[in-house]
Amino acid sequence: MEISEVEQNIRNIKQEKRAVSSQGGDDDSDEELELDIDEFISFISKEMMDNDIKEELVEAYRKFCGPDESKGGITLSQLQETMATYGEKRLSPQDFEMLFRETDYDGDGLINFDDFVRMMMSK
Ligand SMILES: [Ca+2]
Repeated sequence: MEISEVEQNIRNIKQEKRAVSSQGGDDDSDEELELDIDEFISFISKEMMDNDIKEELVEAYRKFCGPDESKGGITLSQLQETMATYGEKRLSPQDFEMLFRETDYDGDGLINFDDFVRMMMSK
């Protein structure tokens, strides 16, 4: 992670905190990047959660990709194959094509990691 990213995250936390306790009495008007212990803990736990989710997504994506990972994404046939392996038998080839087109957000014929994340997050 870049330093500027960390700074941005800290700023976000401070803003969130300010929004929560915006009675005006809590004069936390300093724009310095100082964290008290509560802010620090909330920052760390957020980071850890994000990383866990990221790792899970990468792992799931790899499973779906199989040998297609080198192609830069999941092809339609690979998606069908993987879903069948996981016991998905209700979807017709047409359904798969529709699902694939919906998921292939940038329309390059592959479900890239970004497309995949979008699909998982929309559920
Ligand atoms: Ca794509």
